Amino acid sequence: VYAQDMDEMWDSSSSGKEHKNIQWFKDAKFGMFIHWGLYSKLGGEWNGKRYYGSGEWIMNQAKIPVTEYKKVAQIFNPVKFNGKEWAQLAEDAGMKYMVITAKHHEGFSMFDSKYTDFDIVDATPYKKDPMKSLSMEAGKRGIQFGFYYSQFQDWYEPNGGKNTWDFKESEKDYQKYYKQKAIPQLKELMTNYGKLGIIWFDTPGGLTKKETEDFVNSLRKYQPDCLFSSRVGHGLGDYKDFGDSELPPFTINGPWESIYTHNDSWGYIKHDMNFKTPVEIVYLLANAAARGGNLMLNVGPDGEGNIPEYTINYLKEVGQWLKINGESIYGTTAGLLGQQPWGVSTSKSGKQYLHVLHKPMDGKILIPDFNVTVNKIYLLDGNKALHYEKKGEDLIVSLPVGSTQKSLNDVIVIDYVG
Ligand code: JFZ
Repeated sequence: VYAQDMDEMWDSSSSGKEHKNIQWFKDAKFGMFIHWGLYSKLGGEWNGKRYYGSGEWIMNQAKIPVTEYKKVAQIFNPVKFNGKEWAQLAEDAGMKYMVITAKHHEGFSMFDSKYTDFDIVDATPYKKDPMKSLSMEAGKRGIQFGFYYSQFQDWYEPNGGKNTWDFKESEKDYQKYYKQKAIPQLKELMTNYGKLGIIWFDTPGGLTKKETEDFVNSLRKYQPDCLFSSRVGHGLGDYKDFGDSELPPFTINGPWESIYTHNDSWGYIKHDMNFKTPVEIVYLLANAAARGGNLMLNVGPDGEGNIPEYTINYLKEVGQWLKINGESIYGTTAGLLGQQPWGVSTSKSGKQYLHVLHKPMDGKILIPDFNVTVNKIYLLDGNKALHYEKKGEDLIVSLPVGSTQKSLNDVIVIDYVG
C-alpha cells in the first residue's frame, strides 16, 4: 500500500466545501473504469515470461527499457475498438459514468497529442484517436465521461516519475516534466473532448502543496464543472477515493468512490480468468451505496480493442438487475440500518431499501430498532406486498413464500413515516 496516498484518500476536500457540480456524482453510484494502453497488447507476458496482477505495470515489473517498450506501439493496432459498443455496454450495465486511461504510468498517450510522438495517432499503425468517438458516444447516452491521467509517474520520459531502470532519479527535473508534458496534455484533454465529468489523477508526486494548488487552479479554468479525483494530491480533489478493491467498513460522509477491477488486474491479462460474477458485483454495488458511495468497476479491453466476453456477459446481467432494482441504488443515500446478517440498506426520503444479500433459512428478515409507522412493505420486483409484524422496537418481514436464494439479491422496500 502507498502509505502516503492513504492520507490523500481520506482527506479529499481540505476546504470542506463541496464542488458545485458534485450532485451527479453522488447520484450515479455505478461507473465504468477502463484501463487500456500498450500493456493491453502485451496481456501480461514479456519475452515468454508471464506476469500476474496489474498488467499495466508490466514495463516496471519486467524492467523493460524505453527503447524496447517503444516498439510495442508499432504492433498496437486495435481495429476491433468500437466506441459505440463500449459506451453501449456501459449503458446496458447501468453505469452512469466512465473513466478511461488517457495516459497511464507507461507514458503512452491513448489520444492525439501535440506534445509527444509517443501517442496512438503518431506511433501506431492504427493512427486514429479512439477517445474522440468514445467521449461522443458516452455523451449521447448521458454517461459522464472522464479521463484517468497519470500526472507524475511517466516511465517513458527522462524527467517523469519512477522509471529507475532507464533514468537516474538525481538527474530528473520534475518541474520540466509537468511543464512540458503533463500540463499541456491535460489542457488538450480538457479542451478537445467536450464536457468532461472527471479527471482521475493518479499517485501525486514531485510537487509541493502550493505547486499542486497552482497546477489544479490552472486546470480548473478550462472546465470549472469537471471533478478532480483525490489522487491529485494534497487534499485538493473533489471526492474521496478508496484504494484498490477496498470498501470502507462504515458509512462515509461526503462524496466517495471505491474502485474494483473485474478480474485481478486493471490492464488486460490474457491468463487472468478470475472474473467477479454478477452476484459479487451487485454485492459490491449494494454495499458501496449502503455506505453512501459509488462503485467504479474496471474493465480491461485487450490490444485488439475487444472487451473480454465474461465482462460483457456479466455486466449485462448486472444491468438487467438494475433495470428492475435501480430505484434502490441510483440517487440513494447511505442506509439507516447498518450491516445486518441478511445484508444492507439504502435510503430515499420515506423509504428504506433492504438489499437481501443472504437469505435467512426461515425466510424472515429482522430489522432492529426500526420503530416507524409503516405504510407498506413490498418487493421492489413487481411491487408485491409482503407480510410483516412489529415486535417491540423491531420489525420482522417475511420474504415471499417459496423464495429461495436466487442468483441476484432481492430488494425489499419499507415505505414509512417517521
Ligand atoms: C494506481 C495505479 O498504479 C494502478 O496501476 C491502477 O491504475 C490503479 C487504479 O491506481 O495504483 C494505486 C494507487 C494508489 C493506491 C492503490 C493503487 N492507494 O492509494 O491505495
